[in-house]
Amino acid sequence: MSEEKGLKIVILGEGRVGKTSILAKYFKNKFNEGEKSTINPSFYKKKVNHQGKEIELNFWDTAGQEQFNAITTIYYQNAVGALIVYDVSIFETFNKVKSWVKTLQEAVGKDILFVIAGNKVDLVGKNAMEENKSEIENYCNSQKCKHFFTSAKTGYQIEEVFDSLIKSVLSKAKSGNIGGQRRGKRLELAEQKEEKKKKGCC
Ligand SMILES: Nc1nc2c(ncn2[C@@H]2O[C@H](COP(=O)(O)OP(=O)(O)OP(=O)(O)O)[C@@H](O)[C@H]2O)c(=O)[nH]1
Ligand SMILES: [Mg+2]
Repeated sequence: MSEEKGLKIVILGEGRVGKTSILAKYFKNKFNEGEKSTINPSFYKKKVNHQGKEIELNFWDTAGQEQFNAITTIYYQNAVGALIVYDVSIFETFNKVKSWVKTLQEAVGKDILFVIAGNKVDLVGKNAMEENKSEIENYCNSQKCKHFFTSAKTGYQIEEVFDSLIKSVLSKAKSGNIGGQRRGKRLELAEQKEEKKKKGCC
């Protein structure tokens, strides 16, 4: 595993809900019907320009299957944000979102920011979600988090969900408000590193 730099964002959710597929769609514009379960976590890098500075974001793909949960908790550490995914065609996976949020908050702190994606919306009609709408809305309001219906297959709202996550992470990190001072410091250090690189240092 290569050394981690920059800000860490973790993608969490039950096995098979589409975490790897969402990342592959966003980063490679690819979708694989036969995507295999993730065993070894890996990350995608993205450099973003924030207020004239280049910031590196690392999006960690984790394994959702129960047997890997012990490993996964290690990967929460130092996360500044999370995308939590469930499968709209198996609504029970939404209940698991709540336990992922709890685990994440216990590991990283109550103020960890996260966005929720109800994925595979191509498999069910829009109306199919009507009966679950109020449950989703109530939960998201209580957690002050954003929710998007997505499809890694068609690309529906994939850009939007990442844009929202990145925007929130950057604005919160900048205010030094993310998981306390330590993570505010992490942003500062990431910025300093980029500055040095630009000046040809190190
Ligand atoms: N129709 C449809 N299928 C999807 C979508 N996203 C993922 N899939 C399929 O769902 C299956 C599981 O997708 P993955 O991306 O491997 O799911 P995961 O959450 O990474 O699974 P784990 O690595 O086991 O935790 C694969 O067969 C994908 O092709 C989607 O938006 N629509
Ligand atoms: Mg996976």
